[in-house]
Amino acid sequence: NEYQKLSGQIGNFETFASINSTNTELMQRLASKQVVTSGTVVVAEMQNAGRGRRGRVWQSPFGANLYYSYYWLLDDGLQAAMGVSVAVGLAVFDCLHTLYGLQVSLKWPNDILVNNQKLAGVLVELDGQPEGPCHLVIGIGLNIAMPENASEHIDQAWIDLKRLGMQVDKNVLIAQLTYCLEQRLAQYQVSGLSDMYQEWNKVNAFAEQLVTLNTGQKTWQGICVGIDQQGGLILRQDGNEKTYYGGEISVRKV
Ligand code: BT5
Repeated sequence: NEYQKLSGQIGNFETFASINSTNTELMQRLASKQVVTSGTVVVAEMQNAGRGRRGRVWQSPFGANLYYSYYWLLDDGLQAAMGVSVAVGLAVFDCLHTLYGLQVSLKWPNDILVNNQKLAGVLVELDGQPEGPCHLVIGIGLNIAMPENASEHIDQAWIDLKRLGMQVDKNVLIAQLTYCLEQRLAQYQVSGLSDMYQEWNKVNAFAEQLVTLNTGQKTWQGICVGIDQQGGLILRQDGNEKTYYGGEISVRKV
């Protein structure tokens, strides 16, 4: 048992030249009840079926980017997993700041932006019951050097590290990202977002801007105030603050 814990901390890296999706790979192992050690990392040079949220496609050309998934076993159940996207966003922030001195901003719930261009996206998927242990697959797609024609397939502004002038060593990037992720997840396990939400609010891409929020059924407009301790989005509407929860909500600048 002690060894099991230790190997989770050391981590377990698996690399693939090509894969359907690093998230799907781990989710399938969990669905088929295979033993997966907490801290397992799957990275690939390309994905044939890279996924965003709500069935959206994550463009995943060969060799150009980082396609990364981290498996984390959380004891406290699904409730505690609600704000994980926020913690992961901060981990990506930490990593890029440490390695490249880059100051990214974060768009709720899961985008990493530079000058409103998407540099990275986060997809957190859950497998578990409301009670009991929760299996989390944390997927991070980070653009390093996209091909010239990438815009033909991406319907929003994007950027990559090379175009931002960074020299990237993928080994170092993967190691640093894993380190930052484990730091933030450990913090999350101890104190949830109670310290992190204020940090997040300092790098909120849409702070004090008018945004549209789309819950699937309904759209709302309001001034983006920030997030609360549960990771919900606070909008100011007609002078009143209202908080919105749920991972399937998208935000756009008006
Ligand atoms: C996300 O979804 O931003 C989550 C992306 C997570 C990708 C990682 S890669 C490793 C792991 N394995 C997977 O299969 N997925 C995870 P969402 O918020 O739904 O954003 C999707 C939208 O981002 C698309 O509709 C496009 O507008 C845009 N997009 C697609 N590919 C992009 C890219 N490479 N760079 C920037 N934007 C992109």
